[in-house]
Amino acid sequence: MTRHQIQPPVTESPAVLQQQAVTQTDLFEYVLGDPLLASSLYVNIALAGLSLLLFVFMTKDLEDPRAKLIAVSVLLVPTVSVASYTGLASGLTVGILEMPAGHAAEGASVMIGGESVDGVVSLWGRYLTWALSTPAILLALGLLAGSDATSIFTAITFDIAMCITGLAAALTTSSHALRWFWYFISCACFAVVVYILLAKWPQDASAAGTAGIFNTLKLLTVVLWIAYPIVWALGVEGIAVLPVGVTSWAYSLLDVVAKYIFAFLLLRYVASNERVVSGDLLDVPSASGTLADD
Ligand code: RET
Repeated sequence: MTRHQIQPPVTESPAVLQQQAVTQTDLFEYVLGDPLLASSLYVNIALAGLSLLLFVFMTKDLEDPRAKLIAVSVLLVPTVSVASYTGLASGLTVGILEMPAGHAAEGASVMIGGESVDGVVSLWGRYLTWALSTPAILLALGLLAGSDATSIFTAITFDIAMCITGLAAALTTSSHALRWFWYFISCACFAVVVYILLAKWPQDASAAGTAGIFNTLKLLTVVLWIAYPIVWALGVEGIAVLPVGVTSWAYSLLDVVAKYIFAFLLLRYVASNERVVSGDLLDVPSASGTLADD
């Protein structure tokens, strides 16, 4: 019987040893170790939780189906936020990405767990969770305006496409040009959403008698939402003039107004004007312009 020789372990080259795998724990600790970044996430988890409690309290007595659907849709926004920020704070939806040639952060490195790691920290989970929270915002706005199912569906699908292509722009590491191509596709989808918000829904809102509150919320939404792609372009995903912590605070502050202040204004209106927004779900005026008699 031949004796099997025990093979010596394969030794890794120094280059391989240099680039250690970054674990979720490393990312969790990295976030905690950066007070600016950590506060931008933990403050929002607390705010989203408090807003949720306040919003449940504000809407608990609603009875009309359409008013209730607006409320549920708005309640979804802080709910998704709690999950979104918890994902980021825990390191679950954070990654280290090595930017492609030509990118401003090409060759950058970051100190994680006392070691220098090639790449930049990307909080990509944000773009993923926006694909859930922003449709809820649009559904609430579309219902408030009394719009038809087709235009609500169009706004929501282009909005989801905007978020997913924005995520693709953030995660593409093979080509600098393709990162910006994804960004451009995302902006094109965003343009469809803005068009519906500015050109289509205001007319519907006038017909529904909700023009006053709709126009305030429309303006707030369009102005704030335009700031998101600007932050993306200036942040580490784009031309990298803003550090990760500052970028994260910029998004967090935008979120506070675009989500919680927006939701508060909308729910306050719905709670005291239930009869104005009342109706069946996605119930719209008939082609002759009159509402069904019921
Ligand atoms: C990205 C980058 C690619 C181009 C565009 C973007 C737009 C993002 C927007 C986000 C709005 C988020 C909100 C979140 C609330 O939960 C993805 C940044 C156009 C408009 C309101």
